[in-house]
Amino acid sequence: MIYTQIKSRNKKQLAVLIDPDKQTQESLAQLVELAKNARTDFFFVGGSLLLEDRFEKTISYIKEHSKIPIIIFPGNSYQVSAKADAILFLSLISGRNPEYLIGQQVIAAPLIKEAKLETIPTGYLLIDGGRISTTSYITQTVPIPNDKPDIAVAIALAGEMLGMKLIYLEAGSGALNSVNAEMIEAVKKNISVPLIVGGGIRSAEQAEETCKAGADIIVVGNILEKEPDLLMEISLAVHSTNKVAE
Ligand code: 1GP
Repeated sequence: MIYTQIKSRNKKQLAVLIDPDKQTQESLAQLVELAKNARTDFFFVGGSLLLEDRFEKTISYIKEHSKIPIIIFPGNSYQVSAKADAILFLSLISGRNPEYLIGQQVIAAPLIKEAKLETIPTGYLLIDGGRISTTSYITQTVPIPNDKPDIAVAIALAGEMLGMKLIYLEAGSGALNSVNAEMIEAVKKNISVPLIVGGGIRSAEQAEETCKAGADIIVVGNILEKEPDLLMEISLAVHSTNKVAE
């Protein structure tokens, strides 16, 4: 069970986000190799748009070439594949758009059941990352201002009380500013489920700060499309925070 793995490790873990639309066959092959060498904990696969039919092929490729668990991070209800190991069943609880709170989930639920996928209910909170993110635009929701940790705490608490098993603080892919330490600390202090943080993390220092502030899983995507070699440094930074804690 992937969720047991997330919870029981009780260690900082690194997820590499793969947006199938943004990868060529060569860049995907390179990233999978790098991820294996860097002892990446999870692959997240998904994207807001997915214009091309690469979703299934990308998951199959990763599955054939690595043992790293594949977790679907869906941009919409059609991003479901039986070949993945689990799916983040996201509800955009920072927004007030019913389509992304429950609408897409209703469409996806029968597909997920059919695929017999492990489903991890996840409260998804969009935080202002310094520019309008694709997620904000597509979902037509307003992100939480990054200087309002209290709002993020209240929403995360409500998510946990509704039964969500993970909380995800998202600054948006390619965000100018990643989620700040104050907000991560405040949310972490108030919830008991694992905390995922992503969006705009593009250096080992930022990854380390994010971990130290309280993130349990760090997600990195965009920067690896441009500088894949950074993965090793980022992974070392994430996993070294475990040694300090041990
Ligand atoms: C976006 O949290 C992820 O959904 C990762 O963001 O692509 O900016 O690393 P980046």
